[in-house]
Amino acid sequence: MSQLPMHRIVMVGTGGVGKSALTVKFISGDFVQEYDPTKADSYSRQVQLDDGPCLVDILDTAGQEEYSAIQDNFYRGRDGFMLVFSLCEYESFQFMHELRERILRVVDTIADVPMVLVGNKYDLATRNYRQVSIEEAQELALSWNAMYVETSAKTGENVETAYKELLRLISRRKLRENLSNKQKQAMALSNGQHGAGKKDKSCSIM
Ligand SMILES: Nc1nc2c(ncn2[C@@H]2O[C@H](COP(=O)(O)OP(=O)(O)O)[C@@H](O)[C@H]2O)c(=O)[nH]1
Ligand SMILES: [Mg+2]
Repeated sequence: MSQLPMHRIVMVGTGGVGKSALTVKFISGDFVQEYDPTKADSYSRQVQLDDGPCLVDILDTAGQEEYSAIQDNFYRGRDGFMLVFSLCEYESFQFMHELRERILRVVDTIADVPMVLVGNKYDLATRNYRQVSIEEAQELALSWNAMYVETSAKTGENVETAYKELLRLISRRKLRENLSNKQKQAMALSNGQHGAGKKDKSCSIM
């Protein structure tokens, strides 16, 4: 049996926004009321996408992102980024811009980095605790050319959507990369044959 493609995601955002709660909800379906805020861990699950099954590996970061060396290691080698803020905490939203800049500094390409902006705690937002408007968040996501999703790790609303959207972006990007690599190989091959042909010709002239 062929191996499933593996997509590596990292959860980023300030403490308390629900990174762990979203991860655990997506992995196990459970809502964890209290999760060790200092615990960084990785989880994996098989996911069915439109173009077939894949494995997802989710790295849930925890506060250490303050230290740039650790943060660099968290971001490096990851295929996609879930940037999470709380709809009920404006400061966590303000941090998103800086966080994206940090990610772009670390990843080796700035074009097309798969990212989804997630406004979490939607269940609380609907109960008058909202501090970030949907318009403002959508505007930020649009300026990044990224998608914006409002989730609730508590009710499960849009949790699958947020992860699957990010996985789709990653899968499409890998397809494009594979295609362009194949094109490069084909070009190199045809150039090589061309070169060889010329060489033969020049030999025959001599
Ligand atoms: N009501 C509500 N509480 C949430 C939600 N997501 C997380 N929480 C709570 O917010 C607190 C911090 O969540 P946690 O996942 O530990 O945040 P992290 O520091 O970003 O990993 C915990 O008490 C969670 O139970 C949500 O969508 N709705
Ligand atoms: Mg956590």
